[in-house]
Amino acid sequence: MLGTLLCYVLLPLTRLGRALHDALFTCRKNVLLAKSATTHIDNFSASVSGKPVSEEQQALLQQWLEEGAGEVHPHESASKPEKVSAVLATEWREGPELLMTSLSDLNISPESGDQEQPQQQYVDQTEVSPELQEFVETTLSNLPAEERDALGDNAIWTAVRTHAAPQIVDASPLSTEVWIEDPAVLAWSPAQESDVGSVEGGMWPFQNTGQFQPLPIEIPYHEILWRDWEDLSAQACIPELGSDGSSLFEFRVMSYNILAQDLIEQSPHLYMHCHPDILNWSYRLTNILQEIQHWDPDILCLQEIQENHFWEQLEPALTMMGFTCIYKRRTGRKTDGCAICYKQNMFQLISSNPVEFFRPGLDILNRDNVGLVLLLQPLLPEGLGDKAVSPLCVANTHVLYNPRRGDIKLAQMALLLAEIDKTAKMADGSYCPIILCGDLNSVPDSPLYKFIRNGQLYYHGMPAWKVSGQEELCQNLHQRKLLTPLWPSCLGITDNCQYATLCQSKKSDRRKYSRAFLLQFRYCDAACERPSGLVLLEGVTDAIPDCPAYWPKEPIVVNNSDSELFCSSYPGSIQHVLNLTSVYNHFLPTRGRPEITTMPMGVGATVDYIFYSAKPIKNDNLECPRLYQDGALKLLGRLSLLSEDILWSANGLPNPFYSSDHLCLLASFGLEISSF
Ligand code: KL2
Repeated sequence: MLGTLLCYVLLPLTRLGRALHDALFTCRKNVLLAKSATTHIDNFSASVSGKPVSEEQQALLQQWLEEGAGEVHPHESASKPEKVSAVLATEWREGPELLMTSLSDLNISPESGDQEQPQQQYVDQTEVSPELQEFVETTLSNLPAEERDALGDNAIWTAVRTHAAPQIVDASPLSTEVWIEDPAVLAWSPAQESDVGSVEGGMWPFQNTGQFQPLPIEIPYHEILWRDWEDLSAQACIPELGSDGSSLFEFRVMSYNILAQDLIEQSPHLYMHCHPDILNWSYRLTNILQEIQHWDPDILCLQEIQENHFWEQLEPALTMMGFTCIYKRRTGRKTDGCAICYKQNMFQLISSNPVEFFRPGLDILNRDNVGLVLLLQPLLPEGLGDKAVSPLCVANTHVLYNPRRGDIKLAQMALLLAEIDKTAKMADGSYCPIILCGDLNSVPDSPLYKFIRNGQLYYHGMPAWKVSGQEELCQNLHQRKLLTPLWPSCLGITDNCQYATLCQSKKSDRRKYSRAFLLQFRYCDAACERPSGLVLLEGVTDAIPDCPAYWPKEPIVVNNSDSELFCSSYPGSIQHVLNLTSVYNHFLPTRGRPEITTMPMGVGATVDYIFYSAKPIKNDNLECPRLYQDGALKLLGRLSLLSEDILWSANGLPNPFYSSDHLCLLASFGLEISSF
């Protein structure tokens, strides 16, 4: 009875209440922001794509465009031949120029003649699907007209300026006048006099007091938290230009753990340093969408997307931006999951392979994490008839957090690598280029990291808490050790992280030894000797095997390159044959500090990665980390990460500017285009 009441009356009421609260919050914030001198599109054309639109539709489109989500960068809206340009002819500009371009695009108004084209194209492209219209309408339907009009100004990311003109704080929506009343800024008490300039001098509010401190209200977050674009195209080995000037298929990949709202609500103690209003989902959603729109990736790997938020808000919004999204929710009662979204004008889906790490009955795989592996075909522009580009395998995952259970993390990675291996393996046995994104909940140079990067790990006897390198987060009392084999053979995954097509037994732990190992004992004396107590069964236990002439006299040595015939080349170790290296170096040479991708409870760490296929450089010293050079897939640039001190100066993560407890990772790649 009580359960029914809870299920059918109280829960829907709570949800309704929350939705109303969210809507009111957004509305209040936008009314406040409307007072600011932000960009405003005054006379958005009443006719889009030649079709008349209602006043309401016009307001919705205007809002979307102003928030940034409806805009298309010149390079995106460019026709395909331009997109697939050689580096020399690229429209993906370098460094500050790039940022200037994308930032000015964020602030464009339709009146500026040369920008009309992209907007027009954008609206043409989307045709405002009924689904999306419904989404925007339901989001706004409860708002009074005056507040609905004000929504157009909610664009914190329009505050972002290039380094060329960074100091005009007054012109930004973050200026005191506007933000003093804004919930996102009320978090910071005006009583604090500490100067933002002290950032450079190393006066970190946290470091001084050992706890989170309110900061002054006038914080130009977008300047403190500025992220440089690192252009690496000069280092990349670009092949000879083709006759049409194109040799690379260029695309950008973003990996972003957006912090599921349910997880905030389940562990509020982790977000005590944040003003509740910046944790509000409406606020975070808008900010995150604007950030994605601003960096404009072609492939987007998201982690921690709450399922209802995905279907109700993120998926419709990302569809509007030109993405097709594939979502995989965590198993069990967890409400979040991973998604891979790709620009539908850039890629075609060949296959989609979700991976559930939960395997009933296996202690090492008893958690609800998931992964997703896609095979995408890059779409070359028409007119490149004799040109081809290989498919691209894109994987995304969010590995278990528990710092003590490195054994589980390794097994989860092995499952994902097996799926990647299967997906990326071409008919001729070679692998297409791979991009592996995700929150691996493991730090650089941890055993798990080294396993991915070096392709092998000797794990036997290793304490489980050591695997992820999060030891400082964990009491070292837990002495669970990794033992051989790490997972039973019934899982169907070899120690080479490949699906074992020849696995003979479904029963757990029957196949403790590899086939190669057992073959050696086939006809040795011990194997042929009759145990003294063995009952004689005619034709069964009295038979002595004949040894045909063609059987070798020496024990059979199985060729290790045939991965399906052996389970372990070195007992107690695991390997994989995908050559993967990291987009990021995990260190900021200019600051002399480690890169940070997340800040749980004020402690900065790298746990998020973009790995990509590269060519190993021959190195006889097996002790050294592997060296790689770019192969068919070339790293052309990346968005720099930040150091812990910088993030401390913005009171950690999330903050009013970055709305997750993780930073996004962004890299630009070029994939070789070859002639037939
Ligand atoms: O590392 V994370 O945060 O991507 O930022 O992944 C997990 C953790 C996420 C999903 O399980 O929830 C966070 N203490 C701190 N953070 C936790 C804990 C915990 N005990 N459990 C889960 N998370």
